[in-house]
Amino acid sequence: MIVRTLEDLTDTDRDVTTENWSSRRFLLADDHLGYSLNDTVLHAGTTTTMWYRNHQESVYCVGGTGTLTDLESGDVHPINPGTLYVLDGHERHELYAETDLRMVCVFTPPLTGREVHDADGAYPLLDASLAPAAEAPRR
Ligand code: 9YT
Repeated sequence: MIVRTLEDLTDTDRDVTTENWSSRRFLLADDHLGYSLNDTVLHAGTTTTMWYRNHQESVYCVGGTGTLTDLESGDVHPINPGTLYVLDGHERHELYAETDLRMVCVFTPPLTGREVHDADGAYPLLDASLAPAAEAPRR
């Protein structure tokens, strides 16, 4: 059994802050669960463009308000506590945080924790052995 608290992660290498967001990585690839889970706060007033070519991500809002734009369809969705969105088609998307926006994010394959967004807003696949077969050639 694994039991972790936010306090356990604070100021460790599982506590990552960028200009737009802070992310506390509760579960990473080296926990060997097949997915990763983090608690991310997108900072109020920021807009983040993302495109997870190599991952699927499920994101559940537990605090704050904002707007999600699907950059492929143009659809805009309000984000509030209790809203889940799932990027099951590797959709390019943009997340605007009207207030601090607290999101629980699950990635498959799991993040290793060393990823940074590339110019497309994507995360590279750092451990190719974790890739689904269809995704492996895309590196
Ligand atoms: C909603 C969101 O920001 N998802 C990306 C995860 C987060 N930025 C992270 O932990 O890298």
